[in-house]
Amino acid sequence: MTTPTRSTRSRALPYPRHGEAERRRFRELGLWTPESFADFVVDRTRRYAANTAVVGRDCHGAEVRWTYADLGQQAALAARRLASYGVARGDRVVVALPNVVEYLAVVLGLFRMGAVPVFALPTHREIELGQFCTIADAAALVVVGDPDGTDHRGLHKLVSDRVAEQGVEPPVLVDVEEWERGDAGGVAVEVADVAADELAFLQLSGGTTGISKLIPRAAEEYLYSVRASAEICGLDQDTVMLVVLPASHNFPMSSPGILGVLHAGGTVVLAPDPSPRTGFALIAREHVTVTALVPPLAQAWISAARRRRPDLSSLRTVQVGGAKLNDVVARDVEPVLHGRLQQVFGMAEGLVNYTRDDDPDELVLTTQGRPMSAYDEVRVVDPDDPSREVTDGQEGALLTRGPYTIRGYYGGPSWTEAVNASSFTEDGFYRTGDLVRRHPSGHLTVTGRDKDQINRAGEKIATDEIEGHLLARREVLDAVAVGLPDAYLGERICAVVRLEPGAERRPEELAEALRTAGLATYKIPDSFVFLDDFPATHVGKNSRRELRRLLTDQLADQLTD
Ligand code: OOB
Repeated sequence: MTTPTRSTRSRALPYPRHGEAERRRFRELGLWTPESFADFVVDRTRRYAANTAVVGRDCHGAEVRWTYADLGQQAALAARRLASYGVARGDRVVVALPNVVEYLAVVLGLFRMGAVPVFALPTHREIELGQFCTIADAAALVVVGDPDGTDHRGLHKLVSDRVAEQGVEPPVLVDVEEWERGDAGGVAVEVADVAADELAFLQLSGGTTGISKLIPRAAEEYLYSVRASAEICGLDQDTVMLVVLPASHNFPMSSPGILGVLHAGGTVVLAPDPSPRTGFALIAREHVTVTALVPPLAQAWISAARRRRPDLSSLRTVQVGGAKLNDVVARDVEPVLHGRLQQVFGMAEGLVNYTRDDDPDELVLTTQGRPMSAYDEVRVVDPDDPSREVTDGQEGALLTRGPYTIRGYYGGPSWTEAVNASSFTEDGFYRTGDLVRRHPSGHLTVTGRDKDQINRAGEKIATDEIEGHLLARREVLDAVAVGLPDAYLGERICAVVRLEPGAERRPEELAEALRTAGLATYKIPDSFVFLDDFPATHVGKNSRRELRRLLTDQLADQLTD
């Protein structure tokens, strides 16, 4: 038996928060309650003890079915195992697990012991994981075996080197597959006494800059959004939710997602992959009532359902969000997938909009919903003069503030100072970078984007980041990343590159170089275009942005010619 050692990690950093008067108001209104995530885990696993909480595969590929009581025990066991690796209350822990049942045990285990998960993706590589571990000063990195052929030991070494270069102590590697082979280790870890306003976890921002941004969330504001979402979506103990998107995304996590289902006592079914074959089989077998998809998946499921005519009769709601849903696809959802369409337009920084069950069809099909809370403040402003609000029906830039929208990113001043100043207004509104039209009903239609980001099948990629890695190559004189329209992905990444005179045009080599540099696979450009001259732009600090716009237009024109 090992005794949990006290972590040597620094305490969580302070971060920009709601003002004192607002906090008092949200508490008085009953929106914010004193419940912490540790309380949430203990309360729901007891309250719904006999209900089925989770159905899915474990990291060895075996089918698992846990009741809420089992889930509570698994969380306690995970806390104990994590403690035996030195993880202690308050520590930040980067979780990069696929959708296996252990994911839930680890996350709830961390909540239970008052540690702070950092929600990474299993597709992240040393560049991203190195940044998360550095910014968060993470005590541990949690991974599982090598289901996709990833050498996690090698990856951990690369992450550790990067973290150490920044003067931060590297994280301990926790491989869930290995801990399962050993004994439980450690002594029982008590349920932590956590305050609802403490930092509870860190989420990732879609990213508009080359540097990762971490989103700080606390129980009082986040659980409010979970409860409000669960209510809007009518979740209860009979809900069976199929989770096909990576569980760490805000959408499947809390809109209303896994946490919404656990709040209500329903069942979470974790799909090992998002294919229609797997999804349809699980829907029929588990009598799934709701699932959440990104538009490309909705499209793929619709065409597969037309061919195979699966039994989807239990499906009541099909949520689609994360990227703009095409009106034509939207019309096919209900007739083909059986469930009523619910459009979800949200962001990990806060604001989430839903179409409601009783909305007229036209709003459900053509808008991305309206804010979940009556206390969400939405401003649609003239992009060229943000002090001026546009009238309903006109396109404008979306700003938002409210009870579950953050006021600033997490990290030391070198990570956050500039980005907080540009992402938030002085009076605390988050600049979403989305262009929208507001309808008189309050519903929003997303019409475009005013941020340097590519939305590839719901995954957000900062153009700066790709460009930075390309420019680091000696033979690359200039590089601009653009998102090109793609019938399936929504957008795909095209890198426009100007090479040194005489250098050979080898797209495969450039892609491989980015991969070897340690960038997540979903950020590797889908295509490369080589130009000897970049179109001229007005000189000025926005020239790269303007260049991007020019190139996007030119390349999109070529595509439609
Ligand atoms: C969700 O969160 P993030 O943080 O990955 O990305 C947020 C951005 C939004 O600012 C917007 O640009 C885009 O993703 N987006 C949509 C959309 N939903 C998100 N654009 C058009 N239509 C939609 N329905 O993606 C997210 C978080 C919570 C719930 C749902 C999605």
